[in-house]
Amino acid sequence: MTSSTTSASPLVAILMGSASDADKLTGARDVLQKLGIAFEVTVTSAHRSPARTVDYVRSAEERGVRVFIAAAGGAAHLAGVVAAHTLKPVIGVPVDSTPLAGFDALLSTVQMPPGIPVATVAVGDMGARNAAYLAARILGLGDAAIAATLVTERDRLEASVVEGDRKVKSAWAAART
Ligand code: RP5
Repeated sequence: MTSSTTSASPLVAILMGSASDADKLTGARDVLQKLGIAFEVTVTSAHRSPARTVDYVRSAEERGVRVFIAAAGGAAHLAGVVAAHTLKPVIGVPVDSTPLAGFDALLSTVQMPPGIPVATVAVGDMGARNAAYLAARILGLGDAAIAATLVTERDRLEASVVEGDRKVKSAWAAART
């Protein structure tokens, strides 16, 4: 099975239900790249290519993938199907690709029956980014280098808040004069 892979052995697999989802998942790609976590990406559908999806999950596990990120829109069963075929953590990203703006995908991703969990993140780009951060936190439990990268990233975020505070105070002070 073909998949686009970063150079190192992939720890994270990003699956999406359609090529039309790709532009909505670039945040997950960018965060994993920023954190230096090797990943691969695959388009496969729970409904249109069910056997391919199951084959992919098994082959990804054999290649050493430890966390799956599964994104789909509409009646979004991809993450649940992945979770049914692996014991690795599965993070579901509801994609806002339908007239219901992702609410349908949110419900069908998050409402899993007990025993087959999907860690469901927010709809759309916020969720895509947080899926990558959550994957990094899971991997960081057993990888000191990834954990250290997350500390650096958290420090960067805090610094950006402080910088935002400085800018807003400065702009509002200027508006008073
Ligand atoms: C889902 O249906 C996909 O994840 C996508 O979000 C949505 C629409 O897919 P296309 O009809 O654009 O291929 O399975």
